[in-house]
Amino acid sequence: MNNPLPGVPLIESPLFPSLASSLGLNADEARIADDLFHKGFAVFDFPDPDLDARIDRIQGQLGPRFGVDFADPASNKTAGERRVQDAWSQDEDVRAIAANPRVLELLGTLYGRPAFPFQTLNFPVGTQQDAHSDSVHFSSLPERFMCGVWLAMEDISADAGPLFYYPGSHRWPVMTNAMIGRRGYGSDLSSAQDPFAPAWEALRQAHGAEREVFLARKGQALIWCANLLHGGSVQTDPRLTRWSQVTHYYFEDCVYYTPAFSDEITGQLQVRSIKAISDGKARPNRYLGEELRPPQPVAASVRPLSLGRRVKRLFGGGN
Ligand SMILES: O=C(O)CCC(=O)C(=O)O
Ligand SMILES: [Fe+2]
Repeated sequence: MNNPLPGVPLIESPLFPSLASSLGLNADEARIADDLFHKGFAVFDFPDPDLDARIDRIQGQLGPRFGVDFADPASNKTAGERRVQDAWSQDEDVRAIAANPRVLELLGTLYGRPAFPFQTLNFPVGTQQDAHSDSVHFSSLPERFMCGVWLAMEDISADAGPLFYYPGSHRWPVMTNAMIGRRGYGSDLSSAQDPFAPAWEALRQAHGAEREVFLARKGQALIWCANLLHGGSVQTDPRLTRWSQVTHYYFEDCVYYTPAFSDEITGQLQVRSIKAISDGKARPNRYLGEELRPPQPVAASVRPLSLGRRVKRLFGGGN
């Protein structure tokens, strides 16, 4: 394929419509690609013949960690922990869902670079997270080489705090600290999303964007693009569960970093140490195939002049 924009994920590239025919997608994959390109998300049936058995085992394994009586239909399921991060490291079924080979293959084809999972989140109830894009938490350079796959581990009703999103919001600007006039490197935040919330709200209003809710069937999954605005609706019935798993994916040959705590303009990046769940191996930060080295001290002979010496040189400093 002749793609003059290899640093843009294929599925997010303005050239995607002209490149799509060379990807050899079947009808269902072409529909997923079309949805991702236009709406920023796509729903599909999770391709795993053992999924029901995995879900049973995951609920049995993780359930006791939330400190809630799941057997009692009247109990408040939201009273305990609402999530467990990276259960894949102890739970083979969580790992197998994250590393599903057919999902990895599809993502690799759609993005134009091999995909790998790097984080899992398992939720027994709704997250009630405000609208956000995951890009402020984990982004890449070049940007947008990240996506989430959200899997319904039971039928999810409107009262159980379903996932929501704003179709088309993936095309809005990717938020950085520079964009909102804030310094991020070395800053402290209780939530990385907080400083960006007013800008997202303003964009929603400016676009007249309508929230869409995903009332998923058990076994349905949804891919969201890196910049799609999404969140968890309020769980109006605390007796319900909303078992789900999110896996976050990166793609090879990128720098992986946290924009909320970075200032791209000054080159101060909070880079991430990433390990792929699929093979347990580290994925060093790379650019054009080369590993990123920490900045080297500049040799004295080529060190740029300080501002004071430059001023003296321009205007004559007397020495
Ligand atoms: O499941 C949800 O309600 C949202 C989860 C989410 O935003 C995430 O994992 O990135
Ligand atoms: Fe998210």
